[in-house]
Formats: sequence, C-alpha cells, structure tokens
Amino acid sequence: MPLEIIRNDITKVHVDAIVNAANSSLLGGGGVDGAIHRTAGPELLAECRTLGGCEVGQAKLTKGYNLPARYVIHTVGPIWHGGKNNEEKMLADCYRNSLLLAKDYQFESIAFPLISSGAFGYPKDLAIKTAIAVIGDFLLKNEMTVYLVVFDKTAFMLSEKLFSSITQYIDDKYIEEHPDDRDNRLEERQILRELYIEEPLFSSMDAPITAEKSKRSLVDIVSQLDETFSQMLLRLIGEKGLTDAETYKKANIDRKLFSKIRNDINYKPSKSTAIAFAIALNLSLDETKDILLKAGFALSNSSKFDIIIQYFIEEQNYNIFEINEVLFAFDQILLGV
Ligand code: AR6
Repeated sequence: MPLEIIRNDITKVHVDAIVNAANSSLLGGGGVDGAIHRTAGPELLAECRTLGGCEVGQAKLTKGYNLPARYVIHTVGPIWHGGKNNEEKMLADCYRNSLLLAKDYQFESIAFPLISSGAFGYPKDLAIKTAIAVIGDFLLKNEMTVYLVVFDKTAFMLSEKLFSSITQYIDDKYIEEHPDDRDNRLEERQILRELYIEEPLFSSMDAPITAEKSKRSLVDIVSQLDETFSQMLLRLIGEKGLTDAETYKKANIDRKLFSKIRNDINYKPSKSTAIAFAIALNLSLDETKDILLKAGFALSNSSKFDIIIQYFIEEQNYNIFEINEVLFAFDQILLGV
C-alpha cells in the first residue's frame, strides 16, 4: 500500500530508510532520535559527526547500521511557537525533502515518525495533517511505499471538529448489532438480488421520479448485468477520462495489484480495495454501492467502517489519505491493498 499508517516503534520497521526527527546538531537526543541511535549503535553517531549538522526542514542521509532499515534520513522539524512562525511550511519541508532524498536514492520504502510532535511540541492533530497532505501529494506523482509510524494512542489524531462531526454521524447511523468481522458475502448476495431484481420492479409503481430512476437502472442492469468488477472499473476509468496510474495512485493501490485486476476480468477484490477504487473515481454513494455489489459487498449501517466511508462520500471528500487518517483513528482497516 503506498501510504500506510501504522502503530509501531520505528526502530523495528523493515524499510529502505527510516526518518529520524533529529535536532540541528545531528548528534542525538531523546525521543525517536534517542531510540534510533540506541538501536543503530555508535557507528551512527560517528557518521553523523561528519555531516556538519542540518538546518530545519532539510534532510541528510546515513547508513542504518544495526537497524533493520538500511538507511536513516535525518531531518530537523520546527519547534512549535504557536503556529504563526512558519512552522507548517518547515514541517512540510521535512517530509518533502526526506521523500525527495529517498527518491534520489531510488528507495522503494520509507517510514516517518510524526516529526516535531514530541519534544518540539507541534500539536499532533496538525502534525499528522501536514504529514498526510505532503506524503499524499508526493504519492500522486511517485511510486513508493510510505509508512507513517504513530507511536501512541490515536484519539489525538483528529481535530476536535472532525472527530466530533464523524462521531455524531456514526451515532446517527450506527445500528446496535454490528457484525463488523463476519464474512457477510452471503448476506450481501441476498441484498444484490433484492436490489437488482426486486427493487426496480416495485419502485416502478411509485412516484414518477422513482419510476424514471428505476427505468434507467433497468436499462443499466440489462446492459451491465454480466459486467464483472474489473470490467466495471475499467469502464469507469475510461468514462472519467483517468489514466490507470492516476486511478491506482488516487486509490492508494500499488501498481502490481492494479495490473492483476486489469488482467483478470474475474478478479475478486477485497472490500477495502473495491471502496478504494470507488473513492479514486469520485463515485456517488449509489455508484459506490453498485461497484461494491460487483465484488459481492454492500455498505451497511451496522459497520463503523462503512459509515465512515459514507460520511466522506456524502461530504464529497475523495482524498483517500484523509479517509485513511480517520479510519486509523477509529481503529478500522485502511483503504488500499
Ligand atoms: N518510534 C516511533 N515514534 C516514536 C518513537 C519510536 N521509537 N519514539 C518517540 N516517537 P520526538 P520531535 C514519537 O520528541 O518532537 C529529540 O531530543 C513521539 O511520540 O522524538 O521532532 C531530538 O534530538 C512523537 O510523536 O521528536 C530533538 O532535539 C514523535 O515520535 C527533538 O527531540 C516525535 O517526537 C525533536 O523533537
């Protein structure tokens, strides 16, 4: 998955490079910096001494020594002084310059901590927002697997406003029994039958708007009844005038999985993959339900995950990285592979 938010100790992550939230001396410190130096061993400090420090927002590379990561990218985040002292731009520079350095070295994977959000006092909800915006933007133009490693509890992650807006939405929609984990394909097949076969016939006897709607869906149904998920996806990509690369990047799906789907008309995606494509294609709620049905899934109000997806679609916010930020904060699986 191109951007994955994970909860872990960054010194344990196996990637081409981990990013260190250092200070401008590059000679070690507390927090994630201390943990990285402890695990890497004294050779890391010896190499850091040769670098001549680093300015805020810039990034420098060393080897990883005893770390599972092959390299360390050292960057220096801004100290939070209330937000009016260019902190956001400097923090964005940290992410951007680290990613560009990783790109120069043709790294395929990189892991970031939440830079500046510890000793340097940057509010965590704002820190994660900037991280996701810059990484997301980079991933729309580049191929790399990026991990955002969050160390502590997740409730802090969302701004109060977003958190309460989504909590309210969930409260309004959530049905008490919530069989999130069950394999609900069977039930969804039943829904599929009802939707595709029964609903149009019944609704055609209702008000004129409904009748027209169902006429349209009957035509669609007949012409697209045999269309598989993969065929529908490729058709929609064409209709929306998107390229394959634009689509899989916006879906947070890696190129290999996309080409598997492209080459296998009977490919059965996971629910999260199917939704990821619905988001990439900016589908409406009804269109999302249609494409999900092709994969044997439905959206239900008994699943928090499904409600959060509906929230974003209704808000017409199709930024998959922001959606994943919220899914992560609510302990749900993320969209993408
Ligand atoms: N893995 C992942 N994240 C971690 C880990 C870990 N092992 N340890 C801490 N964090 P901080 P800063 C999280 O203070 O704010 C140092 O002394 C932590 O929860 O490490 O950029 C440097 O030398 C927090 O969310 O970095 C500098 O002087 C995030 O990493 C100064 O601190 C960053 O916290 C840099 O301060």
